[in-house]
Amino acid sequence: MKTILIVLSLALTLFYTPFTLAEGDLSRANVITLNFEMGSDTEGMYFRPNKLNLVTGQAYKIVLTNTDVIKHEFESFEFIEKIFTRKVELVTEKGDFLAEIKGHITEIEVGPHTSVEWYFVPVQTGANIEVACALPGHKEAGMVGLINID
Ligand SMILES: [Cu+2]
Repeated sequence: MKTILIVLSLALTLFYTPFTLAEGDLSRANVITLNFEMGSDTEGMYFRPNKLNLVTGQAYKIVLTNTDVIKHEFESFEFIEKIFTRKVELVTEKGDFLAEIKGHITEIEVGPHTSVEWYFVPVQTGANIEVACALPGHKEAGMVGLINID
């Protein structure tokens, strides 16, 4: 009986509630580009910026640029679970297209003097989500940051 009532109330709600779904593809509309540098200097290793403030439902393109002579990683399992990744694109320094990777991304490794473009939409909020380079000693050397999603 309880199940029938729930189904009935759901059906009524759907029938009487005007659809307010957003139009179009949210992962492609009004994309905001953010630059994110992975590098090192005399004081150690860094992510710049080391703090990102994002909002749910907004499409982003983060350009991950490794300015260093060694590879670095962007790893955060908590962050990955809170976003929808549309694609990761690999482009040359001149911006020429090289490759496009689609599907669930759990970690991005960027080679020396290389950039990748990561297209995603945050779908869950979160505070002080840590992102770090998972290569041995890199997080301890300063390659760590925080992401907030409102
Ligand atoms: Cu690193």
